[in-house]
Amino acid sequence: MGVVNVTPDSFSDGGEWFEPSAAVAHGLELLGEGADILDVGGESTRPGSVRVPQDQELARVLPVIERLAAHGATVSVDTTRAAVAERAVAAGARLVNDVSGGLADPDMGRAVAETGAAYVAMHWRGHADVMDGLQQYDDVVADVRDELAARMAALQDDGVRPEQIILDPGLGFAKAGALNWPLLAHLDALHGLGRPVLVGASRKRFLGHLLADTAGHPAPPRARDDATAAISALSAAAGAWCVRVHTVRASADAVRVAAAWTAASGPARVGSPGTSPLRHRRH
Ligand code: PMM
Repeated sequence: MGVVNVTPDSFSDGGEWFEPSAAVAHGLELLGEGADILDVGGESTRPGSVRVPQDQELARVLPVIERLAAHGATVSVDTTRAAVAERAVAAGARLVNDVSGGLADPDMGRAVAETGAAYVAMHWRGHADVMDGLQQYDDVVADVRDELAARMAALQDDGVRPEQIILDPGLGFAKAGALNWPLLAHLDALHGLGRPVLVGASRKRFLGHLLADTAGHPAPPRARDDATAAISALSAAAGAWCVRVHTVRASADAVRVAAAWTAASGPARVGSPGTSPLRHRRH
């Protein structure tokens, strides 16, 4: 999944593709690099950022989604708002990527159930302006798994079919540096919930800390792409369904390496468990 942020302030690629035509061109470039899905977002979730009004979010994402879908791309909308999800699906999006897992908007479950789109439920505890204060866990892996299981149950109460749901540990969201590694090392805990897993590690702060220089300064976002590709390989080998990344080529190669590696070591696990919630069209 290649990231197409139509925002002036995303933490890792802020402002670069803010114009719709630049965002569309960037999306097409990511497809050329091997992306299977383009994730279009109009609201930054960077730590500390404030919310964008709904009208502005719609104005940012809809023209980009329409044009990328018209090019035949499989498009996902990165939003926490039910109304944006509905309009995005009407404009051609096939997947709703909700970093709040349905917690930010009580109408999200119903909207997803009605559209029938695939739905990424990410682990989340609060909006970007407060999430850094919500990092208390007894056992981060068990707590994230249990909170996602609760979200799955609530979404199904709203009519969402289990087959629509993809789970995401929400790396970096209410999780400082060291809390992210156990989640990556125990993707099997999320697989235990029986749905495909998406991993979004690309350029995140915990990678900046991992790659800090000798003076302790974190590596800047763009210097985190090689580490991101390493995580793509390891995640795919551990059975992740999808990795969400800002630069695609290295991660697409990494996923192929993982597929060949796991195929040679026994029954294929890449993309498991379960069937894909997107009946996938290749380009
Ligand atoms: N991370 C960001 C935005 N959207 N969606 C999912 N499903 N998982 C993530 O980890 C995730 C996401 C923040 O990164 P960005 O500001 O660089 O897009």
